Amino acid sequence: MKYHLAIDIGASSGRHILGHVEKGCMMLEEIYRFDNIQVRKNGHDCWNTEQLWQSILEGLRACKAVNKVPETMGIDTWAVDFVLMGADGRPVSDAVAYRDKRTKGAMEQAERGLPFPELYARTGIQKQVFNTAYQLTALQREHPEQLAAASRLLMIPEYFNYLLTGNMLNEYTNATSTALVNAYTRSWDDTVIAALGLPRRIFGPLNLPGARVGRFTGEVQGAVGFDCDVLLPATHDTGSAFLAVPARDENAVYISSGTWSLLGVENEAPITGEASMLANFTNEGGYRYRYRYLKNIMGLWMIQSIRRELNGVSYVEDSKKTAAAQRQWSYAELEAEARGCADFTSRVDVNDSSFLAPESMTDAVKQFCVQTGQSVPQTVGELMQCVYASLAAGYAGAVRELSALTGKVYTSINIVGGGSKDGYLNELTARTTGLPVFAGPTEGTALGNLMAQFIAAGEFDDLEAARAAIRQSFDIKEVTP
Ligand code: LRH
Repeated sequence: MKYHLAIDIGASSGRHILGHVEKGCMMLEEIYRFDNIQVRKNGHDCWNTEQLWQSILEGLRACKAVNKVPETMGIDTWAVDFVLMGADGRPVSDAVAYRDKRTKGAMEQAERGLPFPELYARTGIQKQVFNTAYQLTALQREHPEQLAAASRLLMIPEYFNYLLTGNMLNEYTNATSTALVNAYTRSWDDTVIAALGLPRRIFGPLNLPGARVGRFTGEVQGAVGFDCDVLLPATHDTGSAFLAVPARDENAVYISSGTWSLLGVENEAPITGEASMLANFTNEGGYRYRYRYLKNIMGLWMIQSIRRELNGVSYVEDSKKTAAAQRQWSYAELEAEARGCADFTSRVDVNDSSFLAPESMTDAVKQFCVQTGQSVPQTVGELMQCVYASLAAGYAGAVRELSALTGKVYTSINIVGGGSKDGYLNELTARTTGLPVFAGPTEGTALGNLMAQFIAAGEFDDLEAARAAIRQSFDIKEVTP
């Protein structure tokens, strides 16, 4: 049996998923799962890269322990975040997390170098305060010495690939999330980079998914007990997730549902006109140069945050500690509470910036209701109902915008990712959009990562063949409006 391994790391947890192909069906097996908890470092919320690296190694050892050593492996993570590397191959920056507040004022600063309409016309990337372009602008203000000392910029998956193999490779799909890649030439945009005053030398050649990074270093082989080919999947998790959507036809809207809900379609060409810019739709680079035309919607982050607050835990270690909670809420219990308050009518705009990284999500939701003259949720059920229904309303609004921007009528919604397990959200989505929802596969991102490896290994001839196999391999639930 030939195994391939996806290491899929999201903002709150990571997993090692082994995959193989048997009689044309794709089979997945979760080998290892770990938490992703940020740390406070040098005044910023940072990814704990050391802890993540140890978890990556631990999961590799777990493959060896069950005697299922993969022939190839690939890593995908959330986008936009990076580590700057010095000429000696060591990091010269922390891996600051994208919700950290360092980017305050960075958009305005970047705007002085390059007005947003020009940036959008060139890159097609939405305006989000956490885009790499703005993080680098913020870094330049706070730590110009780090940029001066940097010889390369590695996105998070590329940093781990470097630790695994000793090779530094930049990958195209994740690079587009920096807002520094030209949507038409599909390579780094020198004009944008110069206008923002960034050093061109830190951006290496762009490699496509399927490319080989290298084999494990001797040290890694010693630590995990085997050697393996490291490949590039679409290293941006959303790029991998969209690969794994079992769409029936060209009229399906995709949602990759996790910490974020990424709602959109795949296009052959970028859309960078004014209407698209004003609606803040993005054109992220996809597998085989397709464009993911989508909108970021706040997503399960809101539900995860409220649950953490109720349970008295934080997503950043050793900070913002709340008092020990009376009880621990499960997602299923929160969903049941929401269902019990189905007639609660207050709604929030889930894309309001107050929900990006609030001290308390619960307070932010209540505050929004106060400011908009709506009844303020008093119970857990009312709070959850408000968030659930607001998310579904956000989806419906985005589908309407998408239709207007592409001139197409959409007839179904495919949801992949962990959030596709949320039955109540699926029901509300079907009801609010009036469209049938097809939910699954839940491991969409890891599957997309594996599909790039399966194709590179010749298990499937091409993407069409791999996609055709998804529906016969996984259970897809249909929810009618
Ligand atoms: C989802 C995701 C999304 C980005 C955000 C930073 O995990 O990669 O596509 O916009 O994280």
